[in-house]
Amino acid sequence: MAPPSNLPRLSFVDSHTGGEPTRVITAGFPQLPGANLTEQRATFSRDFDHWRSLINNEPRGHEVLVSAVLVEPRAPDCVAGVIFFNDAGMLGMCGHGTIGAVATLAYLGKLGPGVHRLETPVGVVSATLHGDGRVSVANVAARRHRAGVTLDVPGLGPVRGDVAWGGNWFFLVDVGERVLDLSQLAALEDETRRIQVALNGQGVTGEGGAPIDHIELFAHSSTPGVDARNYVRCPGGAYDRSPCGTGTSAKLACLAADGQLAPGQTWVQESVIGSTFEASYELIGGEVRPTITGRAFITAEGILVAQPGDPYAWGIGVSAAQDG
Ligand code: PYC
Repeated sequence: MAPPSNLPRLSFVDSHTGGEPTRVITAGFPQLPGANLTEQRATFSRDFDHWRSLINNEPRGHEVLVSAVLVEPRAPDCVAGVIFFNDAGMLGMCGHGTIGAVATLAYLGKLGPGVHRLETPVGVVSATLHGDGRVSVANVAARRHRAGVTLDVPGLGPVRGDVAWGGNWFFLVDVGERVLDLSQLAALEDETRRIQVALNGQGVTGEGGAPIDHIELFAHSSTPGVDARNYVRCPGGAYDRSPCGTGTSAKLACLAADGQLAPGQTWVQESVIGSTFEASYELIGGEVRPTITGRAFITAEGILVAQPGDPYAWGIGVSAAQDG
C-alpha cells in the first residue's frame, strides 16, 4: 500500500532496557484490521510497512531501536496487545521490549505494581511490575528444535550451534572462553553476519521452515555472579545491547534440554555491554516456561512529526507520496 498523502503525528515514549532502546507508540497509529494479533501483524507488515519505517528507521529512528504499537487485546484479561518491530521488519516476542512497554505504561500511569497480561502475536505473556521498577516477564514456552547443527561458514569454517525458539528463532553458538566485549564488536558483527548468510544459504531453519533471524554467541563471563555473556545479532544486523529476553529464553531451553539448569534455578545472563537479566524457568506440562527479569528506564517522550515536502517523511528508502 502506498504511503498516504496526509502525514501522521505519532505520540511516543522511549525507554531503554539494559541499554537496548524501545519506542512505544502511544497514539496516532491507524487501526490494524485482523481477527487476532497474528493477522494484525500480517496486515501491518503487508499494508503499513511505511509506518514501521517512519517510526523505527532513520531519520526518526535507527537500526538499534525496537518499536511497539499497542492494540486492543483479544485474549481475555490482557491489558494490551503489543506488536514489536525493528528496522528490518516484524518481531515475534521481544523480552527487553516487553520490559520497556510495561515501564512505559507505568510511567503513563496506566498500570501499577502487580501482574499484567500482554498479548503478542506469538502468545500471551505475563509481566510482573515490582515495587522497585524491575519487571519479570513470564515468556511464551521456549524449546530447542535442533541440537549440534554444523554449518559450513565461509571464512570461519565449521560452526556448530543449536536452533531454539524463545519467542523468536535463534542459532546459538558456544564460543567458550572467548572474550565478548565492546573491543570485539567489528569482528562479532562480521562473524554473526557470515553465520546468518550460511543459515540462509544452507536452508537451516526453525520449525516449519521458519527463518532463523537472531544469532546468539555465548561465552563464559568473568563477572562474579554472572553465568554467561552473550552477543546477539538481531534481524537487520544491529546487536542487542541488552542480554536479549527471547535469546535468554532460547538459551534456557537449551540448558534445560541438556540437563544443565534445573527448574527454578537462577541463570544470570550478561550482554556484550555488561547489562544483565536474571532468568529461570518452570516446567509446565513438559514445556519450558522462562521468566526474565530486568529494568527499563524512560529516556524520552514526544511526538514524531513528518512535514509536507520532507523526502524522508516515511524513512530513508521509502519514497514519499504527494504529501503536500
Ligand atoms: O529482548 O527479546 C529481546 C530482543 C529481541 C530483539 C532485541 N531484543
